[in-house]
Amino acid sequence: MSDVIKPLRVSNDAINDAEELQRRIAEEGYLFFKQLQNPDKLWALRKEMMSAIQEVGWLIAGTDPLDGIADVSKQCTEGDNEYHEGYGAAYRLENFHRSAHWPEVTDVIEKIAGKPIMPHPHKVARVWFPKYTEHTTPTHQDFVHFQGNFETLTCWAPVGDCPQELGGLAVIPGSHKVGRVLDHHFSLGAGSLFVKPEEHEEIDPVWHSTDYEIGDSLIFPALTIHKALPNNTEDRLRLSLDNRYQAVGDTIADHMLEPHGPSGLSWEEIYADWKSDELKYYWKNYDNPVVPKDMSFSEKGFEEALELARTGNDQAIFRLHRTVKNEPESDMAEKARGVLAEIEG
Ligand SMILES: O=C(O)CCC(=O)C(=O)O
Ligand SMILES: [Fe+2]
Repeated sequence: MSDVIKPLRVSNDAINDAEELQRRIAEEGYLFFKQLQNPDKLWALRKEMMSAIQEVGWLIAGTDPLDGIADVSKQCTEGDNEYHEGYGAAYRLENFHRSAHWPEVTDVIEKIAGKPIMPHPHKVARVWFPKYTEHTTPTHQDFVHFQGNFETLTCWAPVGDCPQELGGLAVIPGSHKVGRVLDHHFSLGAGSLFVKPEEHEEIDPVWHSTDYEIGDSLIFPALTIHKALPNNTEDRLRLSLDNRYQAVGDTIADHMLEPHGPSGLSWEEIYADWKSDELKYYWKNYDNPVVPKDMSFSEKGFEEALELARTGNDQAIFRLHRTVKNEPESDMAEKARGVLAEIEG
């Protein structure tokens, strides 16, 4: 496998040609647009989100929030209870939720889907600390996390410029053509699950990414293999959005109607300071079939962590400690305590 990252193909030339967009995404498993989103609106959103994050102390006090200069001693990530504070502060913002409904995004998603679409209520932002690279989002297919149906589209976009060293998203073009959910394994990175593309002959594991500028957006379906690049900067937080869209009438998994868990918030807590009611519980106007979340992917990953911990794997041991600390009452924590007692005596 080559470590060289190749450029993403830019599809702005076809932005008004639904058929060509559909042809390209069917062939390559992604569409990348320069400045699909309005930079001024995104800078304003960055200011709001980063200011909220600064207020909880994750950015150095007195610095310009737009610079995103992290207090590295506050490092934490999804799965840590400490993460609720900064992520929750940004997650409560009305404009953050509204950004997933901006017509510049939904119009192009609708062209790609060829049908009316609904943005998922479960919005996601990533607040990524520097030099925290072993927790980076690993290689995966989104279906294991978001489920519902294979046609669900993710739109990933940085809220700010995101050169490669800040850890933007990378994809393997054509990888969606495997046509199925591949076996995912335990990972310490966000989402806790990773796939090994080199285990599958039909996939040519060539990675494509770019030095993202604000407004740039990457859109891909649920089977495309992708990962985040590590945030190797000295002191900058990476802030990005990954929102999901489905055709109206398609199946949705029940957790996608709930807030993103790492925010630690309920809808009522999120809505507390909103000025408008328009987007509150908007999905109740749609009649999409709802299915329960399939827990088998995460359960399998956790069982692997238990096994690996028994063999002395440091990342798996770290994961078990994280579970015991953050979800002490869960069944997983019960199992984790058992294995930790075996190995640590
Ligand atoms: O931004 C990240 O770290 C992960 C994003 C991702 O996996 C996605 O957008 O589906
Ligand atoms: Fe993903």
